[in-house]
Amino acid sequence: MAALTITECGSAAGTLRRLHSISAADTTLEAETAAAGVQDSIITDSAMRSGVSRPAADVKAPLVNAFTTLGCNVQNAKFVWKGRFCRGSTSSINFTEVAAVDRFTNAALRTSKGALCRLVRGPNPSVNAQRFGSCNAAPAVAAGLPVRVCGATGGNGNLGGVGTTPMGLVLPRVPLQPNEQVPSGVSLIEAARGGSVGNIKLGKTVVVAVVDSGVDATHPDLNYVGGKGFVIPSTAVPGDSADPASDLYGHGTHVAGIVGAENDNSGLVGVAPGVGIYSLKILDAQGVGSLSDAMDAVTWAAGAEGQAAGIRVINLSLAAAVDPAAADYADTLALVCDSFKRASNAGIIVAAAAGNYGEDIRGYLPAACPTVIAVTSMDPAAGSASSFSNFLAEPASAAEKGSVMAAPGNAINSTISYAREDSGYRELSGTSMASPHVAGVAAACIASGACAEPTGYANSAVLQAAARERLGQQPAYGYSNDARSTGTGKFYGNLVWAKW
Ligand SMILES: [Ca+2]
Repeated sequence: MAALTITECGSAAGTLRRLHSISAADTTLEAETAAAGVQDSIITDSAMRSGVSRPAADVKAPLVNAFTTLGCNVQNAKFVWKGRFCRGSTSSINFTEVAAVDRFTNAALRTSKGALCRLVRGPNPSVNAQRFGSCNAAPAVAAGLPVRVCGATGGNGNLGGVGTTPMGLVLPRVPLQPNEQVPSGVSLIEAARGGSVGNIKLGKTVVVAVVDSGVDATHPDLNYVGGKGFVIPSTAVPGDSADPASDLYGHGTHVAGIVGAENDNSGLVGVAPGVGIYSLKILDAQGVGSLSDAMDAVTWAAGAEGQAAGIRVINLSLAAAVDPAAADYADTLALVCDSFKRASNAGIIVAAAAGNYGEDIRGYLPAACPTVIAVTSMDPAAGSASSFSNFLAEPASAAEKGSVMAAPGNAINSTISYAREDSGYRELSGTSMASPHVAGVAAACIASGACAEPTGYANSAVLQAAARERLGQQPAYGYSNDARSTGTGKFYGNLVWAKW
């Protein structure tokens, strides 16, 4: 297979270093290629519009019976509600159809006679209300639909007593401590607003894994909860080690502060202040690492130990270059992305830097993986996409666009290791700085209960819906190159919104 190079996606000068390469001689990678080839379960645009899918076990008997009567075997099914946004809303949906699909492949189920397993509205109003609800009430047959009803404001919609309202759940907010500095990105995406920040410690347990150069565990502005080393230390730098709590390079500590610097009346605040940070160290003291180590770290996070540690979000502020025109591109993608798909299937939301080359995201991993949120960078001061940021080249499918979001990435102030900066704080630029903004929002979404979908990727649709919701409320939110702009050939996605 082609050599893969891995780079950090941020530096003070905005330039990138080309780092370690993985050669064709990597036998582990070659062996895994043979085992790859599992179909990715990509959420389609229509599924995102519905914003909701539920395993058969989560829906009530009348609906299951209706499908069984049609001759559909729903044992391994999930149900997908489809519909249109209600008038004037970007979050409330008027459902018109519910379809049964294979819960693993998303393939449409059919009866033995070949008919699609789906239900549409019929002449009986009470049956329609039960199955499809309306803009003012959720379907009674399904619990916990992540949609709001028309007319709800402030994110506290009422689903008519048939379950919780995940899209409407938010974390309790607490006053911003007077001596905290609010970085421009944290302010722009409204994680800090009106003098308050969300209190993630009162939500569901969430730990964010930072796959990077380690995290300085002595930094007082970070809630460091643990780590694991996957890196071979540099022999060129005295004192380098695989210790995940040590960060001689500084990059990982900067990323961690953007995710969750504490609201502790000192320094600055991150997007999800005080969230637990778990350091998965794959870059050495020179910022050198390998993609295979990154894959190992993600696989570990999705396994029993990572889940026991509470890891629900993974940030990778790094990218490995691949050639989309290469003959083995599909194989490479399948091999690498399988690790990330397993993380998504474990319920983990994965955010990765889009890369800083001003090129198509498809040429960079893991950003190009279907279940990973590729985070582009925008410049808060300019109100436009950062000149260095990668983008999704048009034409692109709805599924590809559903994996791309934007976040602030220019001149981002955050924590840095004391090994690199005596003050413990420094500004850096890059998609490396954009990605942890999305990771922080993802953590808040999960902690609030709003991101309650079974896979990490399905939860990323909740983040996308929130970004659209904010634009619906406030068209000035966002930036000049966001998903509303057309005809440029470059898709950067919408600006993430810290709704929760
Ligand atoms: Ca602080």
